[in-house]
Amino acid sequence: MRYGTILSGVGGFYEVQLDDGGLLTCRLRGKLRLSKQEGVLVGDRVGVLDSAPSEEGYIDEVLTRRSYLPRPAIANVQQVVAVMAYAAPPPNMLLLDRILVLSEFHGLTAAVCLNKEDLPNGQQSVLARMEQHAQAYPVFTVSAATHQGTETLKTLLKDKVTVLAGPSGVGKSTLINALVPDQKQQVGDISRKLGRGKHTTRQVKLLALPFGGFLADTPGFSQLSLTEIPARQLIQCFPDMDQFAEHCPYRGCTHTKEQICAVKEAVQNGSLPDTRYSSYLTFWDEIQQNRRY
Ligand SMILES: Nc1nc2c(ncn2[C@@H]2O[C@H](COP(=O)(O)OP(=O)(O)O)[C@@H](O)[C@H]2O)c(=O)[nH]1
Ligand SMILES: [Mg+2]
Ligand SMILES: [Zn+2]
Repeated sequence: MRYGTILSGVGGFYEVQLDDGGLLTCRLRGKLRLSKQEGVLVGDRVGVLDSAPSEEGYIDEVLTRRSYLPRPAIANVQQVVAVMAYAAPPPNMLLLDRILVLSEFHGLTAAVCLNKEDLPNGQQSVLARMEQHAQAYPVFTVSAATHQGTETLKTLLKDKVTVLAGPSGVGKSTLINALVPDQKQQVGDISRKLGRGKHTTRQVKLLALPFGGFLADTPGFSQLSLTEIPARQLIQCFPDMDQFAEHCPYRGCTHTKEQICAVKEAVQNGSLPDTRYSSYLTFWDEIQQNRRY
């Protein structure tokens, strides 16, 4: 039996990147079709049998998943790289915090990648706004256009399964083209094409990185709902704020309306930036609001 990782699955056919090199298109063995009710996912580690002389293989075994990310459903994701641009478009701090909160909630490690460092304007002010993030997460500066910083990014991605998340236009596709030169992603493809009213499902695909590891570019991750997060657990998804929450005098402190709260105090005395706290309040309201329906 040979082992590999599922890169994509369409219409009962799975593309498997074999550990010992090469791609094999596989179907599921009949017994698996019946037993794997939840389906076999992109990212799953599988044992395959090839049926020479046919070019096709069979997935005979699905190894235990180490993690599961819903919508887009990917197995075995280990980390999320949140991509923002220094400019064009300017960083969306609320979306950045949303990505980081979701990563924490799903037990994934996260990093921030700031792209377009070749653009001349305002880098210092962006870095200043990211100061708090930089204490909790690695922050990388790159230029997908000039390849500046991409070697450091490769070290982060090597041998891991990573999801790239971030808004349209920040350069995710360009970055992937810089990392995987022989795999051309469409650059500047505006989501307008997908946005015609009904939700067009784009198939999730993993890319095998030539230096080891896998990468998924999934716009869906940023759109994941926060409402599955129990409100009381929200503070734990902000590791930099959570360290203050331990000192709140009320056991069930929500860090919102309480008179005495260590988190609010930290914001007031400047130990925590109010942007992080304001993201917390926005997400808190979002979770509360959705609870009523
Ligand atoms: N100046 C500059 N432009 C970039 C860089 N990376 C991407 N772009 C441009 O930003 C636009 C959006 O890039 P794209 O990769 O499609 O972004 P995506 O929507 O996140 O996949 C394109 O016009 C790219 O040429 C960069 O590092 N520097
Ligand atoms: Mg793109
Ligand atoms: Zn509190």
